Amino acid sequence: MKLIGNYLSPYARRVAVSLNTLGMPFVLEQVFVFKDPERVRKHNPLVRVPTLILDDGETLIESYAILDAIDELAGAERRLTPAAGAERRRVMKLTAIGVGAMEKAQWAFYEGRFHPPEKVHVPWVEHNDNQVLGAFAFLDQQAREAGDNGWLVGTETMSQADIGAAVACTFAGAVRPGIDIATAYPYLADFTARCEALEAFRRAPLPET
Ligand SMILES: N[C@@H](CCC(=O)N[C@@H](CS)C(=O)NCC(=O)O)C(=O)O
Repeated sequence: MKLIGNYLSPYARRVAVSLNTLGMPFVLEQVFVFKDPERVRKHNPLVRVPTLILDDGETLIESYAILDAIDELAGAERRLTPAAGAERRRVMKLTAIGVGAMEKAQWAFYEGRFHPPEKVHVPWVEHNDNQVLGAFAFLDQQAREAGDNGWLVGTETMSQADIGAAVACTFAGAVRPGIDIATAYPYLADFTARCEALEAFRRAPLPET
């Protein structure tokens, strides 16, 4: 498999961590969309990462859809989002909160990155940052309840909810440094540190920027 993207993208990173967790080999073709859009466009008309090319050449886009396909390949016993029932709903809800935090941190970051200073709309940045804070407050409470060794929705093994929360926390720490995660959300910060120490995360490190 070939993963097109880079690990500053939390969406690409959650795919990479999931593949690593499931022991599915892949090669990263490191591409930064805004530096090299044509390398992405030939695989994805939206010109977005992540894009995953399967061994038979089929191309998948959109992290939720990619992870759904990976779960199907992994099989019922190993999938990172349960196939059905209350546990699936809990994992999906927490994953949505983690991924929503990624999106909101990304939007706040993009506002400053892609607008000249006089066109940055500060209330919009604050609106997005506040949504990140709301998500992190919720995840912090979940991490507190999970304890030192547990997982966020009480699954026996790490789920997509855990990967999403930890990847979102690390991403926000990189692109929204004004948010003091360690002080404001200590349980989430500890939980993220525990996840980041795992081999599956360490093999998908954030690039130097
Ligand atoms: N919902 C998408 C979001 C993907 C996304 O926004 N990727 C960013 C990189 S972090 C990107 O490609 N941005 C370029 C653009 O949308 O113009 C997913 O989960 O895959």
